[in-house]
Amino acid sequence: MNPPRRSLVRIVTWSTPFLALLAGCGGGGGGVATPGAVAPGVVEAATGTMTKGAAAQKGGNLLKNADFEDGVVSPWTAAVNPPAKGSAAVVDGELCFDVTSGGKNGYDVLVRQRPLELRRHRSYQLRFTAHASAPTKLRPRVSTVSSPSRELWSAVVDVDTQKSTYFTTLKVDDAMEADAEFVVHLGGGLTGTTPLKVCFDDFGFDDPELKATEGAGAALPKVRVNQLGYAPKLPKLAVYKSKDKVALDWKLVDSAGATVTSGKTKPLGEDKEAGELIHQIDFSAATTPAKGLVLVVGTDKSDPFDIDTTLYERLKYDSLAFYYQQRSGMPIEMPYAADPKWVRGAGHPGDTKIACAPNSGCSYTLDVSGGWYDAGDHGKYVVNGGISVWTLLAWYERTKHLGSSIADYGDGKLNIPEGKNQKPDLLDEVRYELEFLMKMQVPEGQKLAGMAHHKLHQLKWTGIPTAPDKDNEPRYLKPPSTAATLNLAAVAAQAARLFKGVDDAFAAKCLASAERAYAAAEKNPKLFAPGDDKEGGGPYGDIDVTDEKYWAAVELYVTTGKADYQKAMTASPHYLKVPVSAGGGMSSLAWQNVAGLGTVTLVLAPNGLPKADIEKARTAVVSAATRFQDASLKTGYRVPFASSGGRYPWGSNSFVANNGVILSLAYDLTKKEQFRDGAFDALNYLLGRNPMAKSYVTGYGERPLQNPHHRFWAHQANDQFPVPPPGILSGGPNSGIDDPKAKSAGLGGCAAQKCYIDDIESWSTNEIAINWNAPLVWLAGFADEKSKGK
Ligand code: 9MR
Repeated sequence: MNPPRRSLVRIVTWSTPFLALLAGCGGGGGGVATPGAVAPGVVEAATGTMTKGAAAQKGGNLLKNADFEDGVVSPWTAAVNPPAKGSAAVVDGELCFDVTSGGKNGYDVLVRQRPLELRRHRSYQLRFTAHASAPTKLRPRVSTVSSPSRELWSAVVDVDTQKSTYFTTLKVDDAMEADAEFVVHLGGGLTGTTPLKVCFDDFGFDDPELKATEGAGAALPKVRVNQLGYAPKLPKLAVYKSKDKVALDWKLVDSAGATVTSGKTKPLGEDKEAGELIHQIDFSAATTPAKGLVLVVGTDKSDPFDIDTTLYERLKYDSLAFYYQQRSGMPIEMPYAADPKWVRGAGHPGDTKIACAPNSGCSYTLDVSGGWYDAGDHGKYVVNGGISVWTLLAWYERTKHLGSSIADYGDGKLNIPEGKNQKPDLLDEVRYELEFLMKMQVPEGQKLAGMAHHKLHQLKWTGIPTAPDKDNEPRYLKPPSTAATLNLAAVAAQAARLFKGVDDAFAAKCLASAERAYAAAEKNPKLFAPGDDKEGGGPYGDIDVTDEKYWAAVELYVTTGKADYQKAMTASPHYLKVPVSAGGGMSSLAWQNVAGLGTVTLVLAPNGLPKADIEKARTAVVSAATRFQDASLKTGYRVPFASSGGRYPWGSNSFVANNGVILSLAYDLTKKEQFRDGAFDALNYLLGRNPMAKSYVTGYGERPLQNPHHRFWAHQANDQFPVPPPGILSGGPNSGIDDPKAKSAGLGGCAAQKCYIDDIESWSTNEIAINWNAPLVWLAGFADEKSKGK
């Protein structure tokens, strides 16, 4: 959504004899032009040199998969291009070329990695090891990627049969970050006597200002755990990435270095979704609470983690605090902001008077202030507000009827301005969105009275960063839709029963709005929001509203007991069903398909249906959970989700989280431990037991989400803006590679669980959203109850 950064960079090497030449090359960029084809036998000139000797990694390595542990996979390219002849493959952990003819140009045989994000005024160490079957030359080179490519630095290196390390220091001496690449040419006039074998290993493009655990190429721990930890009495599984085919010894070590317990790994072979060969480590035998535990296999270690009953105590509140931080129309202030860096002015004060979008069929203005911003953008969308409100209220309703921790959500429990109003804080937070959703309803006297506008946002995307109180782009109401109207009907009806006895006047207001919306949707059953309205806001298009109708009828029936709603509900094809495919993937709960929300409500909320019908709804929840559990057992990482043909959808982490919700509910209904453990497995994956060794939640674990796509928590883009608060879930891996950042980061061809980059610009893999955090609230609350054995 942001214009790509312009690249302008110049590199000098401290040892280069061509320093003067480079410095003299004006034109803003420096460096020498890319040479064209050269005659066979000619070795192109170089601008620098490399030293042969010992060189250890300095700081963080920018090159990914620098030891070819994962093979020659993206972002590496190893190519032998005609007229050169030969092949390249990873042999005994090294990248080896078998060259039978070197071809014409140096670049006819090459190994390359792009992109390299170079930072201004930094010195990097470039290093690699190489050896060959006979003397030959290599030409390492750094150049820009975008056309026309400019060479920034190069050297010519002689290698022979001795395996040696070559290194140099490169300084980026001006300008900005660049879309650079690193390549080694070994064809054409560089190639020695053929047939020739040339092998490489341990490439480094080291940034000394980064820690060894940072940098695109930071080696991930091969032992992957839930970085938060495990509950003392519950199962404990870790995953070890290894090509070994035999069981290996592992041990669990405490912070004093003593072995707590040990055992043998279970080799499982390839996990296709992860794109790697793995072993599992079951260390459930460790049941004593401890901090700073590490799992060790040979020389490999996990990140440190704890065994404790209290691991989710804070996350259950932090995940909810996200909604306060996302509030529009009121200042975000201390003490509720938790830290002064998150304080900001009231966002979009102009939302009190928003006009219909040009040519959208209405001409009034509405006060649609308040509510939560959807995600990293500043749009407010009724359908996504709908599923978010439902999930939070359904968690509340579940906890009221089936849980043991309802008091934890009472008055004064959340750090919000309404903390002392004698009403449960979770309800207070959700009310902030409900009030907004009701404002989206078309007033009486207008043509579409009672319908809800689909969304409001600006006509073009704002840049990053943009603080919501500093955004002056005009915003507009998009036309009403049947889907939005039925969302409003459903959640306002749900709220009406939960606010009854808490705030009867508000409950009555909600119910009146819900019934008015439902009636309006009956009159306008086919007003669909277009799926291509994506400039300045998300489309949230949907052309099947039979599920929304069912869900709304369920909520209205449960709250009122009225026969009309019961009739509509029982006549629906969705009656008592819980889908296992929704929103473009394996799921029961998605903004596009809300039938499951209706059936879950029938299970959670006391209602007048015959026992046999309720039993069917419960069975549907349990069989959906069983499907997710089966899927989980088929994956090495135990993820209660399956890809579609090897692809993960947009927001895949929310699918994992929502499937965890269904599993937790199946446990509540049956008390079968396999379902409880399946719900924990969703959290285990989200909090670090995954092939990215990433905790996808801000502020939690050794390697947490740091750079979500967000217009205010935009520290990565501009250090005047804050880092994100804790407790927020990234959308996570998305095989669509839908944004330029994910594309340029070389994610193409990624294994499903690796289609991810923790970068603010990657809106398709790293956004955060109100509908994605809601199942995290549920799961964290459930895990807190069950970790404590409640
Ligand atoms: O969650 C939405 C996902 O299902 C869609 O595929 C995607 C593209 O339309 O949009 C996602 O929602 C985004 C919305 O359109 C705008 N605000 C940010 C949301 C999260 O990325």
